Amino acid sequence: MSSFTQEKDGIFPSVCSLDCPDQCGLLVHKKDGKIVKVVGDPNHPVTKGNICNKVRNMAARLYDDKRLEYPLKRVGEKGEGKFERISWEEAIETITSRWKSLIDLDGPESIIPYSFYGNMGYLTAEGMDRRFFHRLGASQLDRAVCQAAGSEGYKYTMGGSFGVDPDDTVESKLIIFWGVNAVSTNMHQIVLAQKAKKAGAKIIVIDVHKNQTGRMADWFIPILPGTDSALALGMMHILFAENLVDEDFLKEYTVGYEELRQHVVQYDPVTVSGITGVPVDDLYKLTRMYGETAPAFIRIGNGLQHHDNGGMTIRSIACLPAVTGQWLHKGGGALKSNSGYLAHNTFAMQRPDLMKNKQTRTINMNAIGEALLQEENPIKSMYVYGSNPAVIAPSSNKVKAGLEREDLFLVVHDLFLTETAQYADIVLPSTSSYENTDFYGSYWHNFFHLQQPVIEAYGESKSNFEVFKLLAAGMEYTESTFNESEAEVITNALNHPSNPYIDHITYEKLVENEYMKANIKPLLPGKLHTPSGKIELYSEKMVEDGYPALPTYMPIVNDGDAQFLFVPGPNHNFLNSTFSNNEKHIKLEKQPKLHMNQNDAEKYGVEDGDMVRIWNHRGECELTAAVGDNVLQGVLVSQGLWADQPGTKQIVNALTPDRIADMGGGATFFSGRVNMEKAKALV
Ligand SMILES: Nc1nc2c(c(=O)[nH]1)N[C@H]1C(S)=C(S)[C@@H](COP(=O)(O)OP(=O)(O)OC[C@H]3O[C@@H](n4cnc5c(=O)[nH]c(N)nc54)[C@H](O)[C@@H]3O)O[C@H]1N2
Ligand SMILES: Nc1nc2c(c(=O)[nH]1)N[C@H]1C(S)=C(S)[C@@H](COP(=O)(O)OP(=O)(O)OC[C@H]3O[C@@H](n4cnc5c(=O)[nH]c(N)nc54)[C@H](O)[C@@H]3O)O[C@H]1N2
Ligand code: SF4
Ligand SMILES: [Mo]
Repeated sequence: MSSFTQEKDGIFPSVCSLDCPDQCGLLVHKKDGKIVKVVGDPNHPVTKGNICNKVRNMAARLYDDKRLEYPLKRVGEKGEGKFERISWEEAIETITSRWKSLIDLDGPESIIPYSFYGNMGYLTAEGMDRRFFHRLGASQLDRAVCQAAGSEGYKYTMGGSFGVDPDDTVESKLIIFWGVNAVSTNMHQIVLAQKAKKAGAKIIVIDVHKNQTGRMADWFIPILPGTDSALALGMMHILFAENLVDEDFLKEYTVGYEELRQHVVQYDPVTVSGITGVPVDDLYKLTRMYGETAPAFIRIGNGLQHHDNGGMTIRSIACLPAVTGQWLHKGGGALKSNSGYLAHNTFAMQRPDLMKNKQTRTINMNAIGEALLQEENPIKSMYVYGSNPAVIAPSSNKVKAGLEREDLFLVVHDLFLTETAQYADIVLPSTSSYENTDFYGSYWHNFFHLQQPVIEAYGESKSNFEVFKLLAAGMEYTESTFNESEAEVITNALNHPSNPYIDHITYEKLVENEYMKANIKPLLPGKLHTPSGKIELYSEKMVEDGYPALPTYMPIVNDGDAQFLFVPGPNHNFLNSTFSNNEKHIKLEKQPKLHMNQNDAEKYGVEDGDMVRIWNHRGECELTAAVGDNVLQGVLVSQGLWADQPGTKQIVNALTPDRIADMGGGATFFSGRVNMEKAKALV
């Protein structure tokens, strides 16, 4: 237990636990044992005291009346939301006795965890939980909802999640925000870009929606959804044709540039313009700016890989800085994710060796609805933590039908009675990150952070780490691994001989320093983790894996003949569905809007502010029309993973496809189509 919890008043260091690349250093203000204010830590080397509104309003969430205080068991129908208080002993006993009989009758594969990064702490999100489910032999979950396709695509080109150090991007002279809504989702990259701009840099945003990020750009380039790979290839066509490539770099550091040179001939400006909706003149202008400016930096977003072709899209864009030799310029190159620099010993932490049935099945979380409805070898119990699948998973009507199954024993561990928890048989209250010991690693700025508990656990709530220890005891697992302390697990996780970037970081040093940066060096010159050790413009590995060897535009899958492509992304004031149940955050966001082009609105008799209904064969939704010129014709964009309030239909995932993307088992949230009409007035 940290000494911070014993002090009733004061200011204590902390780190933001949310699934956000910035991972801000925080200062938590306490009065009478409670958090009264959360602010940025001005001494933090990257985030420098600036934090977002979401977390500035965190205290309201932590002490929200709706926060869960004790375990509950269901007394009403599934989904009715009627629960009764029970003790932790009864909760653990109910869960473990049910699981023991399921293991006897149906085998351990009938049980599945479902989790994501509601709290990014490694102990919370991938520590004792992984050990427990490995030991149990549960079905494995492929956690592919977020960055999977793009990470795989980037890896084929660059060998892993390694990119530019964001600190260096202040030196960039051209910054392209490509499919990333950074004003909302990576605000400190914007701060750095503004600095670069003061020193003369130009900022370009390529997006399907002229949102906050597009509005701050020097040049906003609208593009049709799912066509970015064609744009990147069209740029390469012009770069080679106009000799804006760096021949020396290509020879020294890449594989397959001659093949690429031939291959991109087919992606001529007229063809590419026809695919992407980017005018030919703009294509030339963009490419010449990119080819003639160094250092040029591309911040590659997650939005653009939530498509059927997401992996190949990122693979293609990742070739651009190689073609122009940007990696040798400080502040030049690209950044999709930097998580490779903070790779730690996941084997020691997650202990996959505890798994006895190595052949246990794996279920992709993007198809959880389908999996819950499958009759053969059915899932009989699901344990949800750090995630809210009823709202965030694609094709949510299927998910809902699965959660409603009478014979599904559902346990949900959360801070709130989420939409998912409404269907639970047992609900367990979770601590917030401010109540735990944990360690964090940013996938953007390359720092590890240590969180020590700042306040006592709220009510009877417990951390994931503690609950999985209780469950292990309840299952009578005797391995010493289930007795390890937080400090022991962190110590072993940081001992990772194959990652030289973190050699100098230990648990003790983190206690002393709060945060420490990986010892990163420029990627090149150096050997990459690709099979050749070079940047692979041509990839044999891709051929082995069943893909074209060269970056190739592949259109998104035909999703039926509804009129509009539908892109339902995240919003500014929520973090996925987190905060969608907190009054302050809802007030800031007002209501869920549907952005559409003026011409489409006219065609469908819709005016700004009207309620519109959108639907397809998967479901329907009602949102408020925002009419303007910030999306292209034929495209509808919504923002935010809103939960339903009584009388609303605003769960956008009711409409999204649960198809799996081209790589990494990724999600395809943004490759669906919908119809639109003005909603009928309520009578
Ligand atoms: N405020 C806030 N911050 C967040 C989150 C949040 O919910 N709210 N979520 C966090 C999480 S988990 C993640 S993964 C990241 C996600 O953050 P980002 O990486 O920014 O990804 P998205 O916001 O999903 O999409 C980014 C942009 O891509 C655009 N886009 C969609 N399809 C296409 C396309 O085909 N081409 C192009 N060029 N653009 C396209 C969208 O319009 C959007 O503006 O943000 C994290 N930070
Ligand atoms: N339509 C559409 N759908 C999307 C996306 C999109 O852009 N559009 N984005 C996708 C992406 S990128 C992501 S990452 C996913 C995110 O989906 P989720 O990971 O499900 O994210 P959240 O909705 O934030 O839910 C996290 C939950 O964890 C809980 N929680 C927080 N801390 C703890 C803890 O310590 N212990 C436990 N047990 N619970 C805790 C929170 O209260 C919250 O209910 O959504 C995906 N869904
Ligand atoms: S959500 Fe992101 S920007 Fe906001 S405080 Fe957390 S890490 Fe910082
Ligand atoms: Mo995500």
